[in-house]
Amino acid sequence: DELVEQMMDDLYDGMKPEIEEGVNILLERGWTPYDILTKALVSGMKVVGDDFRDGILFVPEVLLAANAMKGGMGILKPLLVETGAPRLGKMVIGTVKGDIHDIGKNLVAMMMEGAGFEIVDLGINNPAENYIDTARKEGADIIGMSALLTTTMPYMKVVIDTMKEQGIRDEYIVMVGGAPLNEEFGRAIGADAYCRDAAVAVETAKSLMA
Ligand code: B1M
Repeated sequence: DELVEQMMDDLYDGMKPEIEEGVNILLERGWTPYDILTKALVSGMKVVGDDFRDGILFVPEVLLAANAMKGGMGILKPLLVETGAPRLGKMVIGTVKGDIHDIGKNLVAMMMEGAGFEIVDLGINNPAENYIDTARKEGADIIGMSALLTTTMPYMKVVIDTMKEQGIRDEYIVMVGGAPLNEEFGRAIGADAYCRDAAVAVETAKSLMA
């Protein structure tokens, strides 16, 4: 699709108004919000990530791309979350301490909300007590953690270990995700589930709540 190609270029160039326009056009063409998210925005961000890794793009450019992506997500959010579905459970979600990446987390939050979960979003850079205190206060069922850096993902274990110390590990379902994680890491740190992407997070949460 030519427009999708164009949008991937626009995302790369950090052109927020163009991304917003592209999202609206795809919606008019009958694309589902989920397809727009995954096929245009997430795949566009993958190209950005590859060139960032390879030293072709730098932080300022990537920030612009992220900002453009958020513009597109802002349009899709109300469409993804508008649901008359009964509440399936409550999840506290945030990016772990030392880590400021939030696009993936926001996407998971949006999709979970759209599927009928109540979401409490802690934002970025969260120490263990943010997850634990908020989960307690909110009576959450699930704690969700996101990390995008190999240097911050070990902090997920700190959170789980803190829960164990407080004797509350088993009161919550703990789900983790983020690009550098995998199944094995999730198991090793004692999470209930590693989620590859937002759709898997929704399916996993549903099955663990059942
Ligand atoms: Co950063 N960054 N970044 N960055 N950045 C990565 C992660 C990196 C892989 C790029 C690269 O080198 N290829 C690399 C990490 C390398 C490593 O750890 N080994 C990296 C680096 C190095 C850095 C800095 C250190 C750069 C620097 O300053 N020198 C710095 C760190 C800052 C910090 O956090 N302390 C940094 C900064 C930034 C920006 C601020 C410029 C920007 C973030 C903007 C923002 O988020 N608001 C940024 C971005 C955008 C990226 C890349 C390009 C894209 C990330 C993204 O948004 N992807 C990224 C490259 C990459 O990932 N390939 C990169 C799209 C998003 C939809 O995917 O987040 O994976 P993702 O989420 C998915 C799944 O992972 C899963 O579902 C989501 C949706 O399907 N998921 C979950 C995620 N969280 C979940 C939680 C769950 C369940 C599923 O809970 C239940």
